[in-house]
Amino acid sequence: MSSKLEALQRWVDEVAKLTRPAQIHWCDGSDAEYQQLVQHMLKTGDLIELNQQTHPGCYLHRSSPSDVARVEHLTFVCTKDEEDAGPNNHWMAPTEAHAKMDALFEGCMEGRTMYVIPYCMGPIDSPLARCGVEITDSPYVVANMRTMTRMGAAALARIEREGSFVKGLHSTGELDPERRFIMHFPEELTIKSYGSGYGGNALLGKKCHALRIASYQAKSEGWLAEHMLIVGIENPKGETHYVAAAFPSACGKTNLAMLIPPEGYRQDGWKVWTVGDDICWMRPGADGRLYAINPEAGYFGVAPGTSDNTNPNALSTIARDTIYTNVAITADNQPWWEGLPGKPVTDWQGRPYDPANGPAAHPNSRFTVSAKQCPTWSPHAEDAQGVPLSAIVFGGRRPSLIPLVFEAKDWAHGVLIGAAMGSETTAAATGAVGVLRRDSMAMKPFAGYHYGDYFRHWLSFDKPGAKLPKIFHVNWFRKGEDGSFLWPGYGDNLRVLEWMIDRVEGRAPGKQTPIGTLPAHGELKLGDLSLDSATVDTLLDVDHAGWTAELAAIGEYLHSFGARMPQQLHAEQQRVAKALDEAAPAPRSAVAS
Ligand code: SAT
Ligand code: MN
Repeated sequence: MSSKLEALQRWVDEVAKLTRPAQIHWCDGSDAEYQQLVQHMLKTGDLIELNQQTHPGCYLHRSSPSDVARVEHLTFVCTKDEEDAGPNNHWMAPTEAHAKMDALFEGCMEGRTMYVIPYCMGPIDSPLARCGVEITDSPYVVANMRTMTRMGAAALARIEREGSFVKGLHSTGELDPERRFIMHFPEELTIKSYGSGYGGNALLGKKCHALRIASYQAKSEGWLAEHMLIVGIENPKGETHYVAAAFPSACGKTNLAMLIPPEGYRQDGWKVWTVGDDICWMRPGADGRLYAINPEAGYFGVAPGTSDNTNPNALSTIARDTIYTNVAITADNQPWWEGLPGKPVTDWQGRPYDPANGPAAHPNSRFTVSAKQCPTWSPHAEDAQGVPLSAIVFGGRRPSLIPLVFEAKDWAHGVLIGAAMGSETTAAATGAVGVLRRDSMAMKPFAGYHYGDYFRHWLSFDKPGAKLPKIFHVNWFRKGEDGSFLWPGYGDNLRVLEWMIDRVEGRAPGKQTPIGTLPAHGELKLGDLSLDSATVDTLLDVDHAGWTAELAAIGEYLHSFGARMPQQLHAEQQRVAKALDEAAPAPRSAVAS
């Protein structure tokens, strides 16, 4: 096969000349092609068949033990001007980066098949969707891209019609961490990734295209590419509000996107609809509202912790036609991870399970599955124009200080709240786990340009005629003195979402505080939750001294981005700091006198 689009054909020829594959396969995305790939990988050992009685169409992939997560320290944004990449990215000059990568790619596909994968991010007929082509020598990547994107003939037709596409070149190389780089050239709409076969490093449609390159494109085209789930909340009257929520990797986006309402809510007729679990592209519509699409077609979700208690929807989604990566297996060859009943016999590296070696499933082990298999898959998930957003939510893992929920005063305040987001690190990226770091809008690893310019772009959406969503911040991860979580989370998070919708609808007056609006007493419907009032008070408390210190830290953080940080955001930080100052409790001595 070949393409009638000259730019595409020329690029494929150039890559073949450089990488010297034994053959070239243009992916058509058909079932037959997928089955052939699976059979091939079963032979090579890239896939291992799981119990087909309990898990039809399910396979296990074991990645190299040193290749189990994204590698932020080896990920670069290569803009001509270093300033454009910003202090939030590692930077390399494009000529140097191309030379380095092309040297690695030289002859790397000898004896192997080079796959050409045309794909579309977003519903194939959506004006918000964007296309790309990934060239890879990994059949595992092809199989995953087929599930995660609209891949094959229809995407190629759109690319040939439009004439433009993002170029992604990938090789697993030797899987040597010393010869591993993920390079982005936003000005050339190009990605080069070498030396890793894992998730976000190798499935180039996902973080590389749909976030890093897309965020850069979105800046000049007037839209936003964000690390957000999209969920529809239907109330008993049948009205659906759509909410987009940003959390860092492995902080429960998939769980929130597939939330099951608490018993009482279910009886009353509440329903939750899943539109997306990781990435959200949004753009103002003619009516001034923000419309969102999920550019992905599947979930690449974290397996550990997924259970009948935490996310029964996910569990039924992945009961068939799923690729598991780095999970453990049971005696009867079923996939297993921490949080599931039963017990593992073989760990994620294929060794007999021994607790002395750590968890049986890798903490960042994953499932890849078609979004359509989710029982709560939204009937509007494929709407070409997207779904209108009522609310945007920011959140992170914050064991202390940050209340369960608060609402921004307005859009600019919301942008400050998003910019100030912090979270404890997780196993989704290589490095220490459980360390607090600022992760503005959960985009620290994914914003393809300078954070100062990025916040300016966010602020620019607030213009006459705009009917923007309300912005909230949540913290499901607040801990008590004994280290246990104060809020039950999961399905009960709907109680918090309901309060947000009440705010959107003007039904909850809320309580004004210097940091934003919190639920007034009784506004959060806690129903039969057995939370004592002291816990509720802690969850909704604004600790004055703590927040004063937090605002100072946020101020310093904003300054660390230098002159490109918009003045409006500094002004917002100062406004909140001043409001805190004015609301300061009187010093003890003053009270006494
Ligand atoms: O980057 S991945 O796509 O592997 C998963 C994540 O970190 O969200
Ligand atoms: Mn993610």
